[in-house]
Amino acid sequence: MKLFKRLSPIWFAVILIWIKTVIVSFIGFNLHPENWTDILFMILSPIGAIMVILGINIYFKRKVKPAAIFATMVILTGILFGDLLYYRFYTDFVTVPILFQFKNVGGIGPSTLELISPWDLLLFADLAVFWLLYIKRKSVHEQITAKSKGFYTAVSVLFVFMTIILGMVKVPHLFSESYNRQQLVKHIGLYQYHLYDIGIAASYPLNRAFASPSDAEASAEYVQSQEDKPSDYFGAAKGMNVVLISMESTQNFVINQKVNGQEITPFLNSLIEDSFYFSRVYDQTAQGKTSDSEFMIDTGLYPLSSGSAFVRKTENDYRSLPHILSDEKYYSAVFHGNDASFWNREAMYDSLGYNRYFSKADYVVTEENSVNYGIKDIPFFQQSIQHLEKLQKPFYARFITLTNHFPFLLEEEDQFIPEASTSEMVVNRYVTTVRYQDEAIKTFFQDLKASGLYENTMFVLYGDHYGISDKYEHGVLELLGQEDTIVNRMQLQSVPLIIHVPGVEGKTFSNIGGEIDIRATILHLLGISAEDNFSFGHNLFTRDPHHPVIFRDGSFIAKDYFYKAGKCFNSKSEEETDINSCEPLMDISRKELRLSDDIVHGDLMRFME
Ligand code: GP9
Ligand code: MN
Repeated sequence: MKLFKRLSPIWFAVILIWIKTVIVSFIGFNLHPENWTDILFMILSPIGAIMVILGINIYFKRKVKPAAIFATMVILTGILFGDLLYYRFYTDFVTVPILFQFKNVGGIGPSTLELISPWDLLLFADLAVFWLLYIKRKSVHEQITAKSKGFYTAVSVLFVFMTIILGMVKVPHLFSESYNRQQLVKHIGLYQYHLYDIGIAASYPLNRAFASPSDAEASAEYVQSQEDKPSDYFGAAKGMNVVLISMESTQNFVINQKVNGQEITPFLNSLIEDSFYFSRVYDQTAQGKTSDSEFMIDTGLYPLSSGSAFVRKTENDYRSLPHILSDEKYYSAVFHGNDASFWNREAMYDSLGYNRYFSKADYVVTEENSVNYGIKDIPFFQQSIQHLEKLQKPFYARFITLTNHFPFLLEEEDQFIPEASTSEMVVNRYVTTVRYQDEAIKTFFQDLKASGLYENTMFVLYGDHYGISDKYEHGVLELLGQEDTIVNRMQLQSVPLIIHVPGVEGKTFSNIGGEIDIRATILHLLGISAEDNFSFGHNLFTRDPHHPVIFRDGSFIAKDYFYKAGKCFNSKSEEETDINSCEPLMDISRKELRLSDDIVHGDLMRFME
């Protein structure tokens, strides 16, 4: 008892922070505890790291200083609160790299206030209790004895090791699947997760330094073993210009969907009639959002699990679409109305081999023609045409739209349909900005026809990533009249992919695929062999439906099974099934993500011809 008494303020602080963290873990984060062992992990796992961090106040000290302990409690509470707010918006945990790209993290700024609830004040209640008991009362600063310090240290170390070892026993891939942050936090606790994440971030520079050509061979061998089957569409757009339209935050559910009797995307719906429409392509982006979709399409590699490769891996060597197409004499350009530095695009486009980036500085941007992030899509496309007409042909040009971005703001005069009437305002506004974007694309096509560029151009239109985050998805389910099931939620992760080749008959493909497959599909249509062009994608015309579409957190969708939140489901019955059925596909998912990460972190493309 004496051992406790001497250090009573610190033990008391440990208990307060521990209880608070456990409560937040159960109420604030959706960690999906499945059984009593999960619950036990969630209760016990935070203790070790809390003790170690608070222990900094005694390890090298002779006296217990409640004020110092209090300061540490404030820091830990700050981390907890920050995590809670971030999680409410992104359903994810903060990583070190994301802290360095906050200026690019769209959306959270304008809505931070909305994320705070009055109940959050309770998070600070224990600080007040500690203050009253130990600081206001000016309680005696106890001497720290070697014995009490030893006891405290032993208990904290015991908890740290116990959590890690038991976690690894329960989930053998806990650390090799560290991109599954939910799994990691559940088993090692929130603060230990942050410490681990800091350690990983610090070790990245070593990956490149120690990489060798033999590391690249493993990836090359794997990719070669995955060769695609031929299709009749090979070369269907040979020699044509390529126009890509990245449709901001556009999810597939808007296609052929009406609100109050009016179509949300009348132009896209009509375009689909004469196009290849892939109705089950999934958003595979991670924290790099738009830039992740660009990264996948240009490199055929998976995005990073934390942060954006555009921000973190600009110095790497890449063999990107512009590089491959420049061998075919294509000129590559990107058109986007935002600042050139957003998502570090200016630097990254250089590495990716673009000849020209038309950014904000190339457009007339005024207050009247802007909304939210910048120039509205209609003037953006209108002003782009003059630049496009002057490009050397054939060209590969990507247009990145902007108006349909969270929080989906639009002036009344730009609303082509009225807002929807669900209980979720974000969703109600979303349909109007998607409808506006649809109109902008329509005018772009009209202008391209007028300028004579249309006939010899292949168009690839894709939704870059979700627009409606988990938090607001109930509004979409309401709009669609669907039940809140894991399958329906998973389906919402699908983004439209429309490939229009003038003169070629349209067809709808309902086989599964991901954004990572877009590059291989483009090359296939252009009649460029995939053989020398390393990528983890497959052309969507012949993609094996049994091969999983892999998401960055390790979950996936395949023809027979899908895997989400640690559970395996039968795709047909949509019922949960034995995890062993998913095991072979989980292996593929782990392997592809690991090989892709090795390439990006080790800069392995520099070793590939
Ligand atoms: C901004 C645009 C939007 O330039 O790419 O970024 P997002 O938040 O969607 O990644
Ligand atoms: Mn985007």
